[in-house]
Amino acid sequence: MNSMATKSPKTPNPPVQHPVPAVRPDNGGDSVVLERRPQKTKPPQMYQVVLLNDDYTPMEFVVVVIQEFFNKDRETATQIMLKIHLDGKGVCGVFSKDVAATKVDQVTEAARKNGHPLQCVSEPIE
Ligand code: TYC
Repeated sequence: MNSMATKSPKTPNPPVQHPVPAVRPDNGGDSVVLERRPQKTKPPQMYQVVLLNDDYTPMEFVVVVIQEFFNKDRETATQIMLKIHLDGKGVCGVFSKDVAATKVDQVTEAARKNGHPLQCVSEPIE
């Protein structure tokens, strides 16, 4: 027997929500009304990318990283950097899982290249 033909995929696609034709009792059966079904698919899990404070990475480097990788203007980047410096950590942006992982890799590579111990992590939100 061909097992490939009968095997179901590991993660089946969610059922497609087609509008359902419904015949209303009061319309004489002459017209078709499309009723909307409630959307059942959940929005994707999002991730916040967080920078951690340390005693060695220069403030200016952190500001430039936040500007370059998180598209913040200089003033916003400075505020985020100071928040991290004072609180120990700070959110630089919220992204899909893949984009968040890429941001973490890019920031970490830039930090190591420049000899800084800056730590960048991503965390699921909500
Ligand atoms: N604490 C660092 C200093 O005083 C600055 C710094 C800010 C480092 C934010 C890392 O994520 C960081 N030079």
